[in-house]
Amino acid sequence: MVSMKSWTLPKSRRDDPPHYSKAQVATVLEQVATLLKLTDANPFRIRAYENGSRTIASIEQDLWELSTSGKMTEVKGIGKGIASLIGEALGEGTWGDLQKLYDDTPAGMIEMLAIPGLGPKRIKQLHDELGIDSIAELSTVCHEGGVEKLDGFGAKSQQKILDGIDLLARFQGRRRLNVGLLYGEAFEALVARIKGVEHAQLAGSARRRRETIGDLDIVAAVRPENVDAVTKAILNTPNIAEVKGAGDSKVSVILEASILEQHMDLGTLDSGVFSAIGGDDYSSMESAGTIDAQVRLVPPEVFAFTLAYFTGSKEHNILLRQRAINMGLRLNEFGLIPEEKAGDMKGLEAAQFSLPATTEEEIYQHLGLAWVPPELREDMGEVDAAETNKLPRLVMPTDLKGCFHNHTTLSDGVATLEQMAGAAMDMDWQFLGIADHSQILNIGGRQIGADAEDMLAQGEAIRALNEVWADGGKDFRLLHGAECDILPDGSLDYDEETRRQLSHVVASVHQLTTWRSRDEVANTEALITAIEDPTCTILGHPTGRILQGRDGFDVDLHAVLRRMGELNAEGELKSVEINASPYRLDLDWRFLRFARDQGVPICINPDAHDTSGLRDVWFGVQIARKGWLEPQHLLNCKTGEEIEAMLS
Ligand code: DGT
Ligand code: CA
Ligand code: ZN
Repeated sequence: MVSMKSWTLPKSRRDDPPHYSKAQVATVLEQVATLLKLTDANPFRIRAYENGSRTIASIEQDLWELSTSGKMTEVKGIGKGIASLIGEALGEGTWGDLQKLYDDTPAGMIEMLAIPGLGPKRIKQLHDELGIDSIAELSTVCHEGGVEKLDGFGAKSQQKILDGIDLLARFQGRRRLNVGLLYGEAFEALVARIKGVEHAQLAGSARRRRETIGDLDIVAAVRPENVDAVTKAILNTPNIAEVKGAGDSKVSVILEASILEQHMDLGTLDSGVFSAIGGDDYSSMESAGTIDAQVRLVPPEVFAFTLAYFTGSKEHNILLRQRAINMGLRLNEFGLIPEEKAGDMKGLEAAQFSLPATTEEEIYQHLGLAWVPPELREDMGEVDAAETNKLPRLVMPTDLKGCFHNHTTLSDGVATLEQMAGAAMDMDWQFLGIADHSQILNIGGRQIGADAEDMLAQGEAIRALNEVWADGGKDFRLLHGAECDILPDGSLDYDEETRRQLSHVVASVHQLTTWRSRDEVANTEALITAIEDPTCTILGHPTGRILQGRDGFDVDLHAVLRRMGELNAEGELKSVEINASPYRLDLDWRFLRFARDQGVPICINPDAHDTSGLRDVWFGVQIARKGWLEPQHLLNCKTGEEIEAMLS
């Protein structure tokens, strides 16, 4: 059902030690911890592997040096057993008796790890008590009502499992953009380093920056005489879970997490995101996933055509091909070929008559078009715009001067005001909006949001910091906002008096259960009530969707954006957020041009919960580009002084 292979231990392809990278070792230790949870569940052994994995992933020293000098056991978090395992792996390339653990764990149990919200402990219980060892069986037993009777389960968790299976089936092996790009860039670099590869580039949906990636498409320029050797080298890559096929010009494989140069570290997650994607188990879930990848090996003179073809989208390609036909040309992955010359010839043979192009620009030029940035190649009017020179000047990460929605230790963030400000200054920003959660937000009964009093005290602290920077001539300021919950009736959390003292209010829905059980009309009305509140400045993550976690609530976004447009026309500031967390990317890019055309200013917000989370704005910029946005459509591209004036 899902292309999720059983895990394998990496095989070394080096002749000399060290046989593995740090990331590979960390991944194996993490997998072992999860396998132990599925099969044996001795908490001490599990803890040892978990700690080992975390330690290795974050360690700065060279692993091989530590191991050969015998200092491995001095590192906190690494016990004797694991130190000796690492020594053997790095030195000999073998993994002790771990192979047995890998062989003995039913593949179906590993597949089940990918179900959102279902962790190894519960999978073990389902296996031990009901004999379930595949997703299909689990689905059947849930439908028969067999799971709700288990200890610690109930009707609710049974339904949640069914929802999770449903989500998984719908996303069928797709990975979020951040994870897809990690794999894609690692594999691209690996292919590019192979002798005989002149250059390699990631194409497909990853290059177009779709919010989720199905499979990776890599195009490599290789001279015909080198194709065999290059194919062999790709197939010898460690951490390929499976080879699906290898022909003259195409290699298809399934990649595992251990191909990543860096251990997969997802940072501090928003509490809502965290529970939607599987809580404490999310990290084993993520590294249990695999991704399919294809490499196309083509002669260097054909490379640009193959790159353009496999960048897609299919719909964009069809438009280009039609345009070529109208010009008497045949466009395919091998070239742009005059029909009268190609005649009955096909493929590379016909391509010898192709118009020359070493870059995509030249291909578009032959077709009478300006080069279309990959993000726009979705058949959304880009070909017409390229013909009439009306393509947008897309926003770039360096155009941003700040953002509006981030958290600190006052709610569920882990960094202080000073730390967040420091990280923003390191990015050369002029402003940073703090918007901690409002009082009503709680997770499982524990209050996450700040009481009004604490929220206002944060404002005092921010004013004091801003004065110091202003006195020192530093062009930087924190903006004191709050992320106020939108209550089911559309009213905002905190009393109005409190909200009036904030520089901006990010109004967001968090009580998803209520909103998702209502119809579109009720939700739309409530959102409009919320944005009409005079203190509301920004509509945060407008649908509440968590990519591969849960759907958003039903809402008529066109109606909400239209109303926001009217309010802006009346002189109020009502902005809609692109939540840049790769788990959200909400507002969806498909709505951005509509928002822009209604005159609604848009803002990209990382919704950071730690300092490194600020870098998530990059994903928001990719999505803004996909939505045709230029710097002038984004509040982030105003100067600090302009923003200060707009919000006061
Ligand atoms: P994905 O993998 O589902 O995230 O999405 P893509 O866009 O990467 O799609 P994929 O991997 O099936 O194919 C890569 C590109 O190859 C696609 O964007 C356009 C091109 N392509 C694939 N099949 C066709 C086709 O039947 N006709 C045309 N014109 N292009 C195709
Ligand atoms: Ca693809
Ligand atoms: Zn937030």
